Amino acid sequence: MQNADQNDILFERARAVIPGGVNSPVRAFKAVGGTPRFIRRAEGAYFWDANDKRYIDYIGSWGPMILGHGHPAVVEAVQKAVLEGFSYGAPTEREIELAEAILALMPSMEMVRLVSSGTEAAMSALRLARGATGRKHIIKFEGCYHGHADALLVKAGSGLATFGHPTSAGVPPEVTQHTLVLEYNNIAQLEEAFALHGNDIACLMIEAIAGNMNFVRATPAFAARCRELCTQHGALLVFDEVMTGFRVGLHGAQGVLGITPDLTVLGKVIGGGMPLAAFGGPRAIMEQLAPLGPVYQAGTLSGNPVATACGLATLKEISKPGFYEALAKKTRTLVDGLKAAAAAEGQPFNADSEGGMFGFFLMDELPQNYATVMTTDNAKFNALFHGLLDRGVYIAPALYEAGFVSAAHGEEDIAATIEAARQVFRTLRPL
Ligand code: KE4
Repeated sequence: MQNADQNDILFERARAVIPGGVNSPVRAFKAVGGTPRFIRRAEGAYFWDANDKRYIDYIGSWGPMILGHGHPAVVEAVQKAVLEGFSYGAPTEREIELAEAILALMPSMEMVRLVSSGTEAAMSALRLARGATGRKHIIKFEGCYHGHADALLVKAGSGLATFGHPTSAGVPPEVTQHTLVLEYNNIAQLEEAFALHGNDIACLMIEAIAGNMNFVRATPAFAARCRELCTQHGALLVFDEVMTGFRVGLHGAQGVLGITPDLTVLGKVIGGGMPLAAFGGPRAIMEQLAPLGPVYQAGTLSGNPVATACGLATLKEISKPGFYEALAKKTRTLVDGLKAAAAAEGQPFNADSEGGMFGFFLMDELPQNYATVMTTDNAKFNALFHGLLDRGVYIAPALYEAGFVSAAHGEEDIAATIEAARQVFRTLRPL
């Protein structure tokens, strides 16, 4: 008798006590079908599921594991930190060190506040922008995700005169009535929105390389227009770099685009896999925050001494000369190899990457907005996902998610991934 699949057993047990069997929805494989893999351990570029099957990991905890799993210097730093205590609820020197390290790499930021998740950082940045400007309205873009704070769980209203509607139950329409949802890369719509509401807009929040619609770049013209219009109307430009920060380059997407935002939201890589995120900007804005200013924000585990040790050790490694050149080259080799494999098998396909982040689309174009991304043939993506999974390659279990390469991925892993993809492209039904 075939050994019972341990993932199935664990999934059934999990669903009895945890909603959907997971602690974050995307992990449930609902978009792609099948049983989520319960991970037992990870090392370098790999993790192993409950059946002890090894996968090349292109999730990397959704971005944080840029060094790969279990980097010796990071493990050592965390082991040392836990022996000094897990949490104090009092300030520590290490929080200063991490803040100084972040500010040294993000010249747009003069001060930073550490928190425990990207959601918390984006929510706090939004409250700070409203407090600092005294305005209510905010702009976000369809396809960008900024965590699950109520005011950001919004879909576009009908036209620019109407504000957003909640995308989640439990969010009263009153909470989203000040959120305007625009089309990504649509300059005309952006200009119209500012013409209509400009003087009432507290901030515009954007993923400048949108990893939550797989991988869509803000065009340089669009990004520049966001900056110009925010400046012109006294709104704050907020770059949500939770995913792109220290992932697409040492200075994030703002470094790639050469755009200076007013506030930056960070997460993922800066925690190195531990719960740590941050938001920051100019001193004049940041000093509006409690305990100095009127904008309240707090957190029991903010700046946690173990998480800051993990983050600092990670930032130290990625700041070493040549780190991003090597990572970007490896990621681009993967992307070029996937494109070549798809072309060889006659499959419509395109892909892009920046630093250690990549995305691909089962179409010949590179989409410029969410609506185009969502024209993807779901069944085909799901077949690709499971074909790769069966071959020991674990990509994001959703077509709107980006992929991540770590410093631990070797040339042989990239080559094996490209070969696995070629085999799967061959099995996919011709268009
Ligand atoms: P967290 O609260 O999940 O730490 O961060 C929210 C967040 C904010 N901003 C951006 C640009 C993000 O990508 C995220 C979280 N990203 C998702 C993956 N697309 C995390 C994975 C998950 O939800 O389980």
